Amino acid sequence: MQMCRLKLLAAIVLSTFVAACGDAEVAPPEPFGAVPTEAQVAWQRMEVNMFCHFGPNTFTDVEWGDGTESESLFAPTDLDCRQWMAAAEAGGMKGVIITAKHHDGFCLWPNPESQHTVRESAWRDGKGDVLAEFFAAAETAGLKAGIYISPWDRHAPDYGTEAYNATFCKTLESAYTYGPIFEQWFDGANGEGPNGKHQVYDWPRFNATVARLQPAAVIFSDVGPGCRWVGNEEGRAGETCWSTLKVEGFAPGAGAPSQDTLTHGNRCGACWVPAETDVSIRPGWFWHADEHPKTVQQLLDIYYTSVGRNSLLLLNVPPDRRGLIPTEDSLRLAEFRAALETIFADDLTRLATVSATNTRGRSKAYRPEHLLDTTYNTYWATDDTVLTASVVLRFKKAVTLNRVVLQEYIPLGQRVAKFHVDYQNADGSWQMLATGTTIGYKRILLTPTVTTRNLRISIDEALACPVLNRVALYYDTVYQSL
Ligand code: FUL
Repeated sequence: MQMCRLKLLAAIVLSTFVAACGDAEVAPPEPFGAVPTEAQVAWQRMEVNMFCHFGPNTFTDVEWGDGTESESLFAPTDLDCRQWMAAAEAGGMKGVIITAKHHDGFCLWPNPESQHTVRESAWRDGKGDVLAEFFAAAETAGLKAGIYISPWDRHAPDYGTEAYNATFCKTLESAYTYGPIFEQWFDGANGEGPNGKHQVYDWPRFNATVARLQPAAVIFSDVGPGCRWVGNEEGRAGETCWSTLKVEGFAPGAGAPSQDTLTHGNRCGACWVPAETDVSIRPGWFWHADEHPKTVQQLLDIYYTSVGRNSLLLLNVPPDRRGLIPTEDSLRLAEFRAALETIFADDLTRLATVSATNTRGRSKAYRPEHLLDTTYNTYWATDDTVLTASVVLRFKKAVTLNRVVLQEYIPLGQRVAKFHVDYQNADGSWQMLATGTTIGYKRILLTPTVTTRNLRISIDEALACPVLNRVALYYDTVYQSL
């Protein structure tokens, strides 16, 4: 009896407390529209990866080999994939993708489906295997491995016939024996093969082969399904960049949506196909003796227009004829990373308190303080019926800033379509600092430098109640706008 009374008392105290905090089991927002898979979320969170174009073109000084190159041309003198990984790590990359087979058809591994491979070269007496070293080095370095395998093959004798689709799938199968990959990169290029014919690619079959053997891999192509080409090779995603895309009726290559669509995505597109920005640190994709890497300022510019616009950055850093990343490129990567670390060292929101015009169910679970913590899975959300809302960051002492970082919690979809940021002047008036459309996984706004005690972020249009997991503020004195 006594026990029952105690339990009742405890229940009353608890429910009063919960009511006071407004915390009684408020359901999280329903996912909106197309949403990413777990693999796509993990992929997006990698943010910057490295691409390595390496093969016969490295030795012939061209960008596209025609498939007639002698295997003996492939002769790296000092190949060391561990050195590639060290350069990638120094650059802050999380994964590395290698051109295992480019358009010339030459395979960097002894692919049983081909007679045009490292096995036919004199390199290491035909016993060499770049892919094996690449996977081993990535694993040791704790970096994820990815593969580019070109469907366009200017050497394969059966290219241009239905048989080639099977050959290509077997080629994928062979490459996949080396270990797990995080990304399969499919180039949409579809030129003529050795007998002058074009191939009708069996994309559903190619994708099914990846899904069967590498279920965790994100598939890149012009239209995904895992991620999409950003529509240019200059390192530029759209200021409006939806991770959603309309893919019905489209195919990689000639059948792809317009480049402009790939740059911006489609609002309310039926599939989650986020943009990947592939760009080379040098003018070409392959190494050429007379080319040099971009400057740190150029790389920062690319970072801001890719990662800063809801896209992953895939930065190509080509190994040279020794089979090593040239010193000037490795150094540039390290400088690039150091610059980013300096820029993003001090998040000024650590000094802020935050409030919101609406908090979902007035529940602590969705309170705006979650915008300031670095826990990925906690977020600020509004009630389902509230599609416009603001958060205000207040500082005891004025702060100076010129970068505003916003993140939507993409596991629940991409929702924000329009927003603005303003700040309070010393006289109490509010002044516009920046306007934007999409946010997505990450949006970095480059704003004029201002000093303020109050900053407001307003969501002006959303497809469903806004769900944001991060706001950060920085003062960047390194990047000088190009
Ligand atoms: C393009 C290819 O034609 C280039 O050679 C390069 O590999 C680039 C990443 O994709 O489609």
